[in-house]
Amino acid sequence: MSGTDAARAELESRLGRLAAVAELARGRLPDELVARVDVVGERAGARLGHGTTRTVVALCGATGSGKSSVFNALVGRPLAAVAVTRPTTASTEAAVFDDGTAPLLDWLQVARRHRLDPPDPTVADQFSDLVLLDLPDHDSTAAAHRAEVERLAEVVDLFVWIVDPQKYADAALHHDFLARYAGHRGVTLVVMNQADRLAPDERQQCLAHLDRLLADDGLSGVRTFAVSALTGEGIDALRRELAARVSEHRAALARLVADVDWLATDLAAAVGDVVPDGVEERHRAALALALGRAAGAEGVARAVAAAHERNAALAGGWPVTRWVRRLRPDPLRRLGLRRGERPTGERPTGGQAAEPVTVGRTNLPAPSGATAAAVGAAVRDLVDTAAEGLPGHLRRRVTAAARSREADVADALDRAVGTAELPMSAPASWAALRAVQTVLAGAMAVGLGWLAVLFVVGWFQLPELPTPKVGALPLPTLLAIVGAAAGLLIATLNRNLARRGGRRRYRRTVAELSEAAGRVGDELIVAPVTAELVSIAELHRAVRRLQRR
Ligand SMILES: Nc1nc2c(ncn2[C@@H]2O[C@H](COP(=O)(O)OP(=O)(O)OP(=O)(O)O)[C@@H](O)[C@H]2O)c(=O)[nH]1
Ligand SMILES: [Mg+2]
Repeated sequence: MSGTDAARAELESRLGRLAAVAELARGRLPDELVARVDVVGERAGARLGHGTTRTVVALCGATGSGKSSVFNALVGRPLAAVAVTRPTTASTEAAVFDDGTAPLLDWLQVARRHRLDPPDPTVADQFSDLVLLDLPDHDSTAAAHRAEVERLAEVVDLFVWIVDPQKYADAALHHDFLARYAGHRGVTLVVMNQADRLAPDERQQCLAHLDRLLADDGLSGVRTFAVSALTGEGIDALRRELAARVSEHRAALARLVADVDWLATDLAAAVGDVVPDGVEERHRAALALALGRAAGAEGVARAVAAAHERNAALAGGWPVTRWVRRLRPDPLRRLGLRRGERPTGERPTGGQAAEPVTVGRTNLPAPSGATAAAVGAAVRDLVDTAAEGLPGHLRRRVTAAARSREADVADALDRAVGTAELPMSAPASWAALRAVQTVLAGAMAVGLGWLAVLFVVGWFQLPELPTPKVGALPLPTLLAIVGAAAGLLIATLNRNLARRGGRRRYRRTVAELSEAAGRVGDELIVAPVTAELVSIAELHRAVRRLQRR
């Protein structure tokens, strides 16, 4: 493989990397930069399509600097119009020394073409690969001229800037072109025309000053020539330099490489130095907590605890007062949460204990302004840290990712609470307790009933009934006292146990719902943010790969 082939293969591989950057950059980097990525990629592909053997050389510069005069001098024929009226050249003119340049000139959109013989037999071979363009003035009063120069400056292979002793320091030339194309110094020559107007020592000073200005533009090392289109002085040397450049067959590739390098530098600046490395666990946890609060985890947990205490009282409370409990509403039902119920009339499945609660909208109160704000703050903290150090356009992408599914969060939280497995299992001891309380209440009732009978018998002075005694106490009294006292004692113990069980269930509910809310946060907020951060990190890597030659 020749050096040129290798350089071309390398450029093509970089253009592949550029396409990868374009995909990742879309929507992430500023639109105009992404547009440039597309344009450079397409243009490079098109230029390579025309082969890189030929070199398109543009003579550019201010009006009256002598572009057309130098063009004529180089080709050895008075082709281009030269005049004292300014500006003279209105459309680009091409000189070619070989057939087969038409497709390239078509692509360059240069209509005025001259097919010539080489001006000098010593450069005949090289000039066959030369396409020489005489451009309008870049600083023109005519907008069309300026636009034409801007357009061609993007596509030519080698820049030859023609300056003259009066205007070579012109700010517009240096600022608008030379400095802007500093990355293209490898494909730039600068020609001081009208050297005949300068004395030999002035010429040296002028060239030295020009060199300093070029160095300020970032173009140090660019070759400069002093010529006179009028006298022909220096024209041979310039012609030989062009012939040498053309014969290297490097300029077309070098220009495209410079375009990619320039773009890669701008892309690197746009992506910045910080490579994001994901969402931190502490922010994920803080978000889960805030979402848990917003989902009403504490309210539900309170209801779970209250429901447990209510159910415990219904099972092991004192039967005499238990019925009062039944009159109070079930705290879970009030929130629209009740084990095993389906709003759509579906049959509940599975066992009764710890079965998922109602699927569908709960009656949970909407989160307060403060809880909603806390979620917002948690999301902001998460994004701020994850996107720290990223440039504004990439930070905005991360924020947008965090918000991308914002509208689904409230419903998802409601569903998460509605389907969470709440600790509502009834302890096995409750059935036994209920039986014991029934027996004790029965004993008390029997004792009281018996005592009532004895009382009536006594009241009516009827013959005394035999009453068995246990120790000093009559049996009915003992039954009434023991039944009532044991029932009340068990009810008290039961209430204390139920409170502890309620507290335990409160904690388990908060944990369970926070975890469920955390899963909602993971899916709707953390996952999109992480995906965006991964893409940004990929963009970083793609730009770094593009920067490498
Ligand atoms: N003394 C002197 N005059 C020159 C030289 N080259 C060009 N001129 C004169 O400068 C004027 C402008 O020359 P052009 O070649 O038309 O300049 P241009 O850069 O093509 O100008 P535009 O087409 O308007 O952009 C003409 O009057 C030329 O005769 C030179 O080397 N020495
Ligand atoms: Mg001209």
